Amino acid sequence: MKLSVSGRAATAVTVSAVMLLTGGSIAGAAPGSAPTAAAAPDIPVAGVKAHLAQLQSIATANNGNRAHGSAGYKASIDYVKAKLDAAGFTTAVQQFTSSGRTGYNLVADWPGGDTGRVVMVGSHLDSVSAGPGINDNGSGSAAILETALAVSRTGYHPARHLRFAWWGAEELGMVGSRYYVNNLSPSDRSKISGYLNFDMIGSPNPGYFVYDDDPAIEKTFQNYFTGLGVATEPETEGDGRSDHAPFKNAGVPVGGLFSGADYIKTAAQATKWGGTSGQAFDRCYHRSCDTASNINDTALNRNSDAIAYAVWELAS
Ligand code: DTR
Ligand code: ZN
Ligand code: ZN
Repeated sequence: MKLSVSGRAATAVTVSAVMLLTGGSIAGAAPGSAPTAAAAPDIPVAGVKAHLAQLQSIATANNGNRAHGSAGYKASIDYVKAKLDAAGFTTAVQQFTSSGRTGYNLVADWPGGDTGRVVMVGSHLDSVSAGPGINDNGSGSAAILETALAVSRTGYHPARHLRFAWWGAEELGMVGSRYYVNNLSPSDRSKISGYLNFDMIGSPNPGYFVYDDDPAIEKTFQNYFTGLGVATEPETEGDGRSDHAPFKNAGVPVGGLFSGADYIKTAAQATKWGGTSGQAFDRCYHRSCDTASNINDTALNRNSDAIAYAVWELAS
């Protein structure tokens, strides 16, 4: 595992160890608890879309994709890292090899908070080779980037330590996130009190799915959408199908949001959420048309604000 570390706050920094969790769900956020954290800021969807425009430009300038091992993926890492370094995060690039090509994870720690209780937020940054991967998964990557920048902008210093991550080679089978988890000692994994995953949160024909893994994390997201008057459904399609899986397998409480991929929206779902029944949530899933126009702004906005709500709530 080769690390390079930089960032204004960085002096001699190592990717801090996390230890195997001994407890159940994330402490301090019992199911049904009323919001107690300082109010999360609104995440400007224009800021999220500006990151998507950059990722689109990167893909366009690099053979139309940002896939593992490509120049487009490395340029995506460099873009996100530069934003975080400028905002005061301590960043580390973790290298790994998969299918004979070099992959990169970007891990960004927000200085402060109890490093014995880490709240992690992650999204995969790679696309498939067929296209730019703006919904899958520029949407999650851009939303957590803008949330991290909001932490810096507002000078938020929660009780728990905040760590953000952008994973490589998810499309090859969660390779980057598995590499990260496997390279932490058991005593290190336990310090992660929860891992929040965001993979496809701006689908053009959106659904509002909440991962039904850890009950406290699930309830936190449900509380947010209840406050919006938006119904949600449990995310059952994705068990094991994104970067939360290695964390869950290691005993870390996980949760997340999903707006749908190639499954078909039912008539009942269209009545509940709008959009088009009988059509996939994202008709451009893993296709070249997954471009910057393949995004529903309302879903992206709502999910970005839900991420901030959960970060403020669970890290307090
Ligand atoms: N595996 C993701 C897309 C995906 C499909 N179903 C789910 C459910 C939950 C999260 C993600 C997904 C990918 O292709 O990147
Ligand atoms: Zn994908
Ligand atoms: Zn994905």
